[in-house]
Amino acid sequence: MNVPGLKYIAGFVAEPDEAALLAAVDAEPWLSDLKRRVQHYGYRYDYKARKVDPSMFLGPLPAWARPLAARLVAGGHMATVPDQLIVNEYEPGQGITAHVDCIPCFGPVVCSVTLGSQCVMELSAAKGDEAESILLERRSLVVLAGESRFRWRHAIPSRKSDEIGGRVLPRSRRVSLTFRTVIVQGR
Ligand SMILES: O=C(O)CCC(=O)C(=O)O
Repeated sequence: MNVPGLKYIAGFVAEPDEAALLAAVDAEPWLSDLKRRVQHYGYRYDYKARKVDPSMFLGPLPAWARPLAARLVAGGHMATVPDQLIVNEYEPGQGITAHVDCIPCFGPVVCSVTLGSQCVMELSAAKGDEAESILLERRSLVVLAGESRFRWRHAIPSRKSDEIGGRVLPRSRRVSLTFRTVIVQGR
């Protein structure tokens, strides 16, 4: 993987914990105003304005997310405990367009945990034509730091299966947990 700053950790979540996390997520209400369903914790993120401000504080992360947030620090992936979590649900055929996470809104490391189904994440240099694909397996963690966080876009193509390394991998429902640290603007 030639994306500087990107780290991939297979098997970050144990199988019984994956099931428990999915059950916890599914017991919470979903927001349905995007093409895919999402849940926001810690701070609501305004996708249109690309901003977070103190009025968007929702409360601490839910109890089911806190052990993972703590492990991200204990494992040396994040310097401080993340205070924002977005849960994304992708049914087969759904994705997320290429983007760099809001630079003034969020700190230097973004961590995303994959539950339920693998998928391919595509990374492309924000300037230039370098591109890479990475398979995010169920229960894995991907860490975007350094250039991969600030100078590369990431996307999940909207399709029902992925082709990587000569294999075709059908997708099923994927739920991702993306942990960030908010830089509160206007405080
Ligand atoms: O689903 C993922 O792993 C990535 C989510 C993402 O890029 C985002 O919420 O901005």
